[in-house]
Amino acid sequence: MAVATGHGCRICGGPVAEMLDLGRHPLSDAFPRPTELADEFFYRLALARCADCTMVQLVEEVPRERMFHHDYPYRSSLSAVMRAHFTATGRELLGTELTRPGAFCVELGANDGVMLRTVAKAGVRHLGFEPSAGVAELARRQGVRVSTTFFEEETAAGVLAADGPADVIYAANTVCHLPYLDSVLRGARLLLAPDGVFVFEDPYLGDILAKAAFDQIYDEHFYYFTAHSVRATAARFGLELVDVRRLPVHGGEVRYTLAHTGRRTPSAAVAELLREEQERGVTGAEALRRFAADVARTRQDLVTLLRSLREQGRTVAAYGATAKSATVTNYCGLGPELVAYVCDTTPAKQGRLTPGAHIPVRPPAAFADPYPDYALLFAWNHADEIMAKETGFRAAGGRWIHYVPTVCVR
Ligand code: DWN
Ligand code: SAH
Ligand code: ZN
Repeated sequence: MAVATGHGCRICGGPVAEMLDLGRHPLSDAFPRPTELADEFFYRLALARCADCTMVQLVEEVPRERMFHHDYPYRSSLSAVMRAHFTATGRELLGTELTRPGAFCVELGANDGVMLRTVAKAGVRHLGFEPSAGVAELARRQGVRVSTTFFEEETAAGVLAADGPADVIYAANTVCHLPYLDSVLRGARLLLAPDGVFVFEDPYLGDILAKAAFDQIYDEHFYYFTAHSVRATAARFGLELVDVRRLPVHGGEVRYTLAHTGRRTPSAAVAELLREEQERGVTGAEALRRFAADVARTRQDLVTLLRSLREQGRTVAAYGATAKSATVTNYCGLGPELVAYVCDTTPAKQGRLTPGAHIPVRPPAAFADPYPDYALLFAWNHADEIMAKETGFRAAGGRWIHYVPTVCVR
């Protein structure tokens, strides 16, 4: 049942109704050593919807320095599919918005340089913002120019003074991470050249609801965008939604393009997605109520399956120690007794325990040594890439457990 939280919308101050409470959760990207379990930070993971601007947002905000710091473990370049996606993105920006001599590209959430290295190699002026200093250092080694400050209005003013206006501000999987979006949009408006564009891509609420992908909900994902909510938000800050494009990555995203109001004619795709959202009821409260019921069913089915496998004496491991999986393990109460370990390529996660659930993280080489009977696919958004390299698992009789869109064994 929707309960008023007493807090207003982070975007417009309008009334928000709480739609889903997933309980107490640890930081999704904080992988403790066995000696650090007493220091874990927990917060309440709950989703609310604004009745006025329709923006779906978290009820509680985790202070940004707790999430994004020197030891932030996520490295964008560890997926071959994502490397190809961002190389293509860099090339596309170079060929469209960055063609004028002296063009300038700013990226928020540059991470290990996965996108900007293409821009840097082309000799085009750029600046990446990446407050997580460990991954920022990896970007520098790729020849990318990086600032380790958090992008917001004040830092945007600093860039404008030092480097001049930006032709492109780009961000992937970052804008939805910024509760202080008002400050970010004031900064973007200030920094953008008169004909510049602010291009950002994030998980799409329409896909999250359609797939019951409740694991997209965690501390770092503060906002859950639609064309409706992005258009309404942009308009409050003198910006206009002029293009949208659906992307297949990370389980379904939308790339939004904003421009200064009145400078570009919105594409037909904008009207089309707005119409589709209306028809499917994606922006309404009812869709979130249905989603809440789907999520409860998935938990029930997954826990029932894992308990029955344990009773049959089958071994179960997991694949991909994703930030998303912190929501799955902690909401469903999965610990090492149900999922023995999780394999992951990220050096900074290996040898640690998963947040809250304390499942040991092992390198991928451990997966075949020996194979478990079942593998729970936490990195379901990278299924094609993982299936292609782990063909030996099924050949040896192993079975994958999926939980998006519903629980199934294949
Ligand atoms: O939004 C965010 C996205 C972009 O990245 C951040 N807030 C945090 C992070 O979320 P995530 O951890 O859920 O992202 P991924 O890309 O689903 O994580 C995949 C995990 O699986 C990584 O830890 C790497 C690992 N992996 C692996 O072990 N073998 C990935 C691939 C492709 C593999 O083959
Ligand atoms: N763009 C990459 C990384 C996404 S993870 C990709 O799509 O794979 C989100 C990143 O945003 C993290 O690396 C985090 O450190 C960074 N970040 C968080 N707050 C930020 C801010 N205010 N400005 C710029 N980057 C920020
Ligand atoms: Zn609002």
